[in-house]
Amino acid sequence: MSMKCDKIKEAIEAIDFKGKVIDYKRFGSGHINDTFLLICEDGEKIIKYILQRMNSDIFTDIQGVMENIIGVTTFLRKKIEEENGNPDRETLTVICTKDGKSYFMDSIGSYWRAYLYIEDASCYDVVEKPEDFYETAKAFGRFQFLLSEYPAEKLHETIPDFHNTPVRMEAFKKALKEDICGRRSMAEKEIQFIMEREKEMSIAIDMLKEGKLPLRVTHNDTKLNNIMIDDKTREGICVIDLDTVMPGLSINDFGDSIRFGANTAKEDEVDLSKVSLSLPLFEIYIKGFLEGCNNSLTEEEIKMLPMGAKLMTLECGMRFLTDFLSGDTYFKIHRDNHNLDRARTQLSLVADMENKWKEMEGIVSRYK
Ligand code: ADP
Ligand code: GN1
Ligand code: MG
Repeated sequence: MSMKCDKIKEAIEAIDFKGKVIDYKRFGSGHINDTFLLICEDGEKIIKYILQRMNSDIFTDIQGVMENIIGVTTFLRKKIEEENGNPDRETLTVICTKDGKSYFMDSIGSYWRAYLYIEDASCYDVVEKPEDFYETAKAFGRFQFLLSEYPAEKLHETIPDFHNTPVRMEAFKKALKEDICGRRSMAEKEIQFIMEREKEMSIAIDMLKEGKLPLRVTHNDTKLNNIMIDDKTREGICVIDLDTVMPGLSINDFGDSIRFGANTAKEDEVDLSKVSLSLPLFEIYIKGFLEGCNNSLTEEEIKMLPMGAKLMTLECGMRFLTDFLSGDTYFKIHRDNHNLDRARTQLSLVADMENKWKEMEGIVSRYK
C-alpha cells in the first residue's frame, strides 16, 4: 500500500461506519483517488462501504469538492424519492465522520471520505453488451437533465479550466518545452499529431463564449467505469465519481463517454490496430443520451456531438502525453510508459474518428 494510505486505520476509526470493520482491500480502476472496499459486520448483517483517500494534489479545495457532492447528492436524493426510487442505490450516500463532517484529515494530512457501497451493481472498463452502453447513455443524460434545475452558482469549480482544451494545449506545450524527464524523443509522432490540430482545440470553448452552446451543470468525467450497472436489470443505476460536477458543456459529457466506451479497444491498448470508433456504439449512445436528457439539447448541441467526441479524445490524449512528459505525476500508472500508451490509443482513436467523420455526422443528422 502506498505510504499515503498508511493512516487508513485512523480514517476507519474516525468515520461513522456501522458495526465492526472486518476487512478492507483496494478496489476499482480509477486513475485519481485511492479507493478501498470496506466490509463491516453488524450483528448478523454484512455492510459494505467505499472508503477513498482523496487526491488533494489534484483537488486542492477538498472542502469545496465535498460541498458540491453533498449539495448534488442531496438534490438528487429528493428527486429520486419523489419518483419512488431507492436513493441509497441511485445516488451516492456520503458517510460522515463521528463528529458529523463529510471528510476526515489524518495525521499525515491525507483526506478521506466514505460512501455506502452500491450492492448488486458493477462498473465496467469495456462495453460488454451494446444495450449496457445504451443504458449508461440514458443514465448520464438523465443525470444532466435532473441537474438542470440545480443552482449552478452554488457549485465550486473544483478543477479550473478542466475541459478548457486550449488551456490544456498550453500546458502540453510547456511540458514539451521543459521536457524534464528527457522523454520527448519517444513521442515525436504523437507530438506532431497534436500540434497539427491546435487550431481545432478552441472550437467548443469559442462557441460557448459566443453563446452558441449553453453552459449546463455537467458531470465532466463520464467514462463507463463512473457508472454502476445493475447486475440484474442491467440499468445504469447510479452515476458515481462526482468530484468534477461543475458547469460545463453537454457535448463534453457525451464526448468523454464515446472516447472511452465506443472505442473498440481498452484505453491503454498497446496494439493500436485494435483501436477504432464503433459507429453502432456511437449511434446507440446518441439515442440513449438524447432520451436521458429528455430531448432538452438544442439543435446546435446535437450538431456538435461528433466534435465533442473528437475534442474530448484529443484533449485526453494530450493530457496523458503531458503527464508522460512531466514524469507521471497526475494519472496513476501501472507499468512503464503507461501514459504514453494511453496517449497513443487516444490519438489513434482521433485519427479513426477523422476517417469516419462523414458517417458520424450522418448518424447525428438523423437525431436533430
Ligand atoms: P476515481 O476518481 O479514482 O476514478 P471513483 O470515485 O470513480 O474514483 O471510484 C473508483 C471505483 O470505485 C469506481 O470505478 C467503482 O468501481 C468503485 N466505486 C466508487 N464508488 C462506489 C460505490 N459507492 N459503490 C460501489 N463501487 C464504487
Ligand atoms: C480520470 O477519475 P477517473 O479515473 O474516473 C480523469 C478524467 C480522465 C480519465 C481518463 C479528475 O478519471 O478527466 O478523462 O481519468 N479525472 C480527473 O481515463 O482528472
Ligand atoms: Mg472514476
